[in-house]
Formats: sequence, C-alpha cells, structure tokens
Amino acid sequence: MGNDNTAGGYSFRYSTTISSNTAAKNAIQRALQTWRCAALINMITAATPTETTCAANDNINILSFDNNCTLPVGTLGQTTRWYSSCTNGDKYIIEIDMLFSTAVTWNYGPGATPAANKDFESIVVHELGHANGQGHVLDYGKLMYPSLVSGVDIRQIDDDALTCAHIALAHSAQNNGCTGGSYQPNTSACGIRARIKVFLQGPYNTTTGLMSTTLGSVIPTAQPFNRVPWLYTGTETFSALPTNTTDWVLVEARSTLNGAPIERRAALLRNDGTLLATDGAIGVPFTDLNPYMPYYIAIRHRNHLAAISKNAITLPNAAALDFTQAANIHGSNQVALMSNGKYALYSGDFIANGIINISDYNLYATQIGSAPNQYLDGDCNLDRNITIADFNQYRPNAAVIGVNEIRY
Ligand SMILES: [Ca+2]
Ligand SMILES: [Ca+2]
Ligand SMILES: [Ca+2]
Ligand SMILES: [Zn+2]
Repeated sequence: MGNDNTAGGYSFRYSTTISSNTAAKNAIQRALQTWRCAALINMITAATPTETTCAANDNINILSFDNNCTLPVGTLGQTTRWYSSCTNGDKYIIEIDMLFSTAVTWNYGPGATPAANKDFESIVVHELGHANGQGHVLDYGKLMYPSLVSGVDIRQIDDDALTCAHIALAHSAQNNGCTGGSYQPNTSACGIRARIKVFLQGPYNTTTGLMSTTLGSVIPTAQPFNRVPWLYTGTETFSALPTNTTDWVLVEARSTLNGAPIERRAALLRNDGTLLATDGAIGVPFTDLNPYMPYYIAIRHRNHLAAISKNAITLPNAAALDFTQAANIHGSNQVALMSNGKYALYSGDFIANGIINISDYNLYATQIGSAPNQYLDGDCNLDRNITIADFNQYRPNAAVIGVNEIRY
C-alpha cells in the first residue's frame, strides 16, 4: 500500500450509479469502518462523484455498479488494482477500481439478508480485502472465499484476513521508498483496538463457560475507576448497555512490564470474556499508542486480582490476547484454575490493591447487610448482593499475592 491521496491512503469516488443509492453508500461506509476498526486501513470516499463507471488506470479510484461495463456472469463484485515500484523493490498499489453487479438482487442492510438476496455489505468487505492486497482463500465460509451464498452475510473480518491485513499494512507503514510516501495507518477513526479475552472467577459458571450478567441495570453508565486506587479519569460511558455485559474492567497498555501505563482505557466485559468498546464493538480502542508496536496489557477489576500479560503483543491484534490461559500471564499463580480447565482472575481483592488479605475482608465486612440490588465492591460474585457467597469466594483466595507489576 502507499500514500495515494496525500492523506496517507486511498480515496474512492462513487460513480453516479452509486451516488444516487443511499443504501448502497451506507453499506460501503459501514464496510470501510469495519476495516478501519479492525486493521487501521486508510481508505475513504471523496465527496465528489465521478461520471466514470468502468475500471481503467485513469487516476480515479471508482466504486461503481457495472451498468456500462458488465461483469462476467455470476460475478458479484470485482476489484482491479494497478501497481508501481518502490525504490526498495516492493510494489505498491497506485489505483483501485471496484465494480458491483447489477444482475443480482442486493440486500443493502444493515438488516439480515433475505434468503433470495445477496448481501452488498459482505461483498464490499470482501472487495476491500482485495483492495488492501489480499487474494482468495479456499476455506468455505471465510471472508476471502471467492463466492457468497444467497441469504448469508459475512460482514466481519475473520482472523485469517485480519492477520494478512496486519502484515501488509505494518509493512506498508515502513519507509519503502514508494512514490508519494508511506501508507499511514488510520488510527483516528476507531482507535488501535486490543482484542482481549478474560474471565472473572466470581461470576464465572464452569458449566456454561460464561460469566453471569446479573449486574445488568445496576452497572453504571460511566466507568467506575475514577477513585482510589485507580484514579482513572477517562470519560468512557455507554448509552445502551451492550448485550450480555458482565461488568466494567480497566485495561492498561505498557511499553515495559513494570513501567507506567502509556494509556489506560475502561472497557466492558462481555459474559464470554470478550472485551468491548462502550459502543459494543469488539476490542479496546486505545488512541495514544503507536500502531503495530508491542505492548504489555494489564487488566484490572473492582474486586478481582489484576493480571498482566507475559509478553508484549503487537496492536492492533487479530487473535485475542487470552487471559483465560495461564501461559499468557506474567508470574506464577496469578490466575485461578477453574474446574473446566480455564483460568480466571482471582476473586476477592475487594480493595483492588493486588494482594488478597484481611484488609479485603474488612471492606467486605463493612458492606455485608447493605440493601440489595446495588453495585458494590464487596459483591465479588457480581449478583447485586453482599452475602456469605462473596465471603466464600474470598476465603480460599486469601493470601494470594499479585506480582509487583500490578500492585498498588
Ligand atoms: Ca480508475
Ligand atoms: Ca487487597
Ligand atoms: Ca454477591
Ligand atoms: Zn474476491
């Protein structure tokens, strides 16, 4: 990839066949945003449409229906790329034209795709995979598989496509001596997403493999770490609680294991362990990090022992950093082994200082007897109530000591 539009990436122009179709344009914008969030692609659409409707190396990157240059029968979309050479011998894309069939009945979404229709957004996401340099895969059902069944949508980017995109874009961001300069990852649209998975012992159910969502409506809409010991002043809020949310967590990105965080972000924890942005999108959206650089990740919770990753991971990442595996966590005995073989953050660090001991019990003791249905730190099984069940979570964990790197 290169800097084609002097803004570090590529600008497409709608042909007049698309510019009059608001539903199609909205689907294209969603597809572009999907790629920006997942892989920092720097591709936008320009305000001015073009009369051009056919693929040609004419310095215009078009998005067009195939009214005037009919695609082969059965082809839903087609991306044509032109290349030039960089001084280091690489090739980079100097032009991208994208055509879409008029021979099928499109579902423009964002609703589900009716059985007889083809999903336009899915095809745009697929074609944008080609636009950032990818070919096809032979795994049926993957984004870059060369056909899409009617009635099906594949609007998300799978790990294979994401991994390929990260490799291509990380390389493109280096100085390869391409005319016009280097491609610049777009980090402003959606942040640099850290995909992370973590379980909390308190609300974890070893039978279902999920955490409870009992807190539900008592979860505060604003992040709850704006107090001792975190003193985190971030402004994360949600307007609608994403589906299946368990609680808030605080995530730190650090350059070194024991260094101060470069950036902290509050995120929502879904009951399957996936961390979400406050809008429900997958991944923690950091904004102050450098893309494609390695960071250690620490995870904190109001009443569970914090943990930090064993290794620094490159962000954005494709496969989630998995705190449910002890091998990925720095230090020994930093996470609780659950009876189904998964690991979870230790329950019972009620004052969240990185050691589970009598001072945690003391906080619990001051809250037992509180009115039910509250959001209290003494509730470590996250069932809205402070009961003996919370003490029973704490008791076997008392004397667990977190590594220095996560202690306050
Ligand atoms: Ca063109
Ligand atoms: Ca403690
Ligand atoms: Ca409880
Ligand atoms: Zn294709």
